Amino acid sequence: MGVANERSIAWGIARALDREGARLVFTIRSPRRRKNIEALLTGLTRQDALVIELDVERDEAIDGLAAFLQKEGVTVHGLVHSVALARPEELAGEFIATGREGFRLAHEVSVYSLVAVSRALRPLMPDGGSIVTLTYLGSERVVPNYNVMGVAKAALEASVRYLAYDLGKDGIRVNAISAGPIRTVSARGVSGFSAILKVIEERAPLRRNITLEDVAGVAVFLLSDLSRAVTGEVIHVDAGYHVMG
Ligand code: N5H
Repeated sequence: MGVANERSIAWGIARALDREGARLVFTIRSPRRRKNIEALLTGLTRQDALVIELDVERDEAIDGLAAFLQKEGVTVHGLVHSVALARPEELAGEFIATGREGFRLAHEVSVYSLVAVSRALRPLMPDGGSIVTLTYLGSERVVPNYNVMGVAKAALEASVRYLAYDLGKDGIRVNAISAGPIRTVSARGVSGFSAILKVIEERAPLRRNITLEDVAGVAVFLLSDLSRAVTGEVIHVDAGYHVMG
């Protein structure tokens, strides 16, 4: 979930999973995106990917996704949740100005979607599985302008822990990757993004920014059996930036 274009974190993960031989199912928010994603898919090794419309704000769409996969006889082994949304006006200025509707939208699309989709896919994961979502340091620290998304990411990380508890008895693990800043559509239009990247390059222990491949490597680890005893965890893939005071 969450491939918008070739720079999307979800796409970096998809490419890595394809290399490992996984069969992939992509969800798109609206039919307008189908052409874009189908063009990307031609670059994959496996040509049996499915593309399904899923507007996470609609319960019927989430139920529809599960019903469709059931009908196709698909067994799910992993889920990558890489979607978030906030109104642009809430991602600048003071957090205290966040409106009721902006607060609801950010939490519904960025947090509740993980809960709802995990619940819908649970019956399709009879062999157990691994669920991975994407978060950002703004959940733990105040990062100016991240605002309501920081609060939503904190709720997302807490949801990871509660989901890990619920789904652990079914052999389903739930973890988050806290990725350092990457230039994606999500970061588009963020004023001062280059300055943020420059600070990471200077201050992070590894003195560099991170790439889609850096995130994808950890995602493959979390989706694989190598991480079989890891659940409820938030792994930072940020060149170590989060350890700095
Ligand atoms: C501190 C920062 C920079 C300031 C905050 C950026 C927050 C970005 C996250 C949200 C999810 C982006 C967002 O909702 C953008 C929308 O308002 C408008 N864009 C869209 O609707 C486009 C068309 C679609 C494709 O985007 C989405 N999301 O559907 C944080 C940065 C240093 C790190 C960062 C960029 C974090 C993050 O959460 O993405």
